[in-house]
Amino acid sequence: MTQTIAEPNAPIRHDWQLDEIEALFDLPFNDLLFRAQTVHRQHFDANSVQISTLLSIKTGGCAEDCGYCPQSAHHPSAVKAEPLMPLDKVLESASQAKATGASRFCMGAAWRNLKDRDLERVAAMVEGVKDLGLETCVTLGMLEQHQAKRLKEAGLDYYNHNLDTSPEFYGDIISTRTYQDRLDTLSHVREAGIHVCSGGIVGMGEGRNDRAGLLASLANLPSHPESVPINLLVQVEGTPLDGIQALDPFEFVRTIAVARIMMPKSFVRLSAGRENMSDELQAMAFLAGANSIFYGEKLLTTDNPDTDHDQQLFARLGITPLEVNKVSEQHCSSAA
Ligand code: SAM
Ligand code: DTB
Ligand code: SF4
Repeated sequence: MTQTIAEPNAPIRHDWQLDEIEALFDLPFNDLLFRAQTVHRQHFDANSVQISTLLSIKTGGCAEDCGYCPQSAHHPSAVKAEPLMPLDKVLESASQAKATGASRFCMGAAWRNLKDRDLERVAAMVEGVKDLGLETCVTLGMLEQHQAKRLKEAGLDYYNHNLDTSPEFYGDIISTRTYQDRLDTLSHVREAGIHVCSGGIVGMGEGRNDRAGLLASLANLPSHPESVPINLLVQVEGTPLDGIQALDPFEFVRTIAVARIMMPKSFVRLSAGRENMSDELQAMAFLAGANSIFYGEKLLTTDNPDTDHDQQLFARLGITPLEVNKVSEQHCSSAA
């Protein structure tokens, strides 16, 4: 018997319940992908993917104890701490990223929170990158209201701050910052008029209920994040999560599909972890509704696929990178 598996123009919702999210995860794989692809096509060009390039502007020595992160000073093989990168080096990387085809430049710092003493230097980076004609994104840890306002003035388009996992599983992964701290930062970003980029990590030993819980926390925010990165854990030697059982790749694709259905107008990013994914798995993630990637040979400290390889993959799939103004246009009517 044929069921109704696609709900044309389903309303944007902020009242998702865990049981109905788990019911989406439980759908037969083909039904789930069909439904996600149907929703995707209602809001996006199915053959366009937004591309962002990352740069670590302040690497290592982080005071937080995130169990997945090679930059935490708490873990034995922590990445060497380096000072904040000078402006000219940042702008050099941003120009290169633009020349290779990125539409957004995302600068990440291994900080627990942004300090006022660093605010003007970061603001100058945002201004400089914006002047190159790129969209700007930063991820700097916790942010206060006045800092968000200053970054907005400098031309910041997106702030990345992930919820990482469900509220219930969160304490197994991080003890030095609370879930509420993260929610507070997201509201400061939103109130300053900056687009929100927030998602999480899967493959950390969480259950399906936690993946559902993460998506519920994101979709039930007062507005959906405009950008939702779904990271597959990159296992790094010396971090507490190294060696954990890898997630079934189909479960990863299911997570993307459910995110697409729940947050129909958001860009869902096939984020960290592509280095260990086959081309076929990435194609399946695009079919499930992912429409954004990190592009460039490094993420922050770990490897990402070669740009040549990504260009070939896009050509083989008939995917075109989304241009800067097209991303902004999509967002004018976006994520409610
Ligand atoms: N320090 C800031 C913070 O945590 O908010 C910004 C940088 S932090 C590296 C940004 C995000 O990268 C984290 O929230 C986490 O979701 C993701 N991340 C870090 N290490 C990862 C790993 N090994 N695998 C997958 N994602 C990771
Ligand atoms: C996000 O969600 N993923 C990116 C970005 N936001 C900052 C970071 C992934 C980091 C992977 C591990 C590393 O390279 O250090
Ligand atoms: Fe620090 Fe961010 Fe890594 Fe956590 S994820 S240890 S806050 S750099």
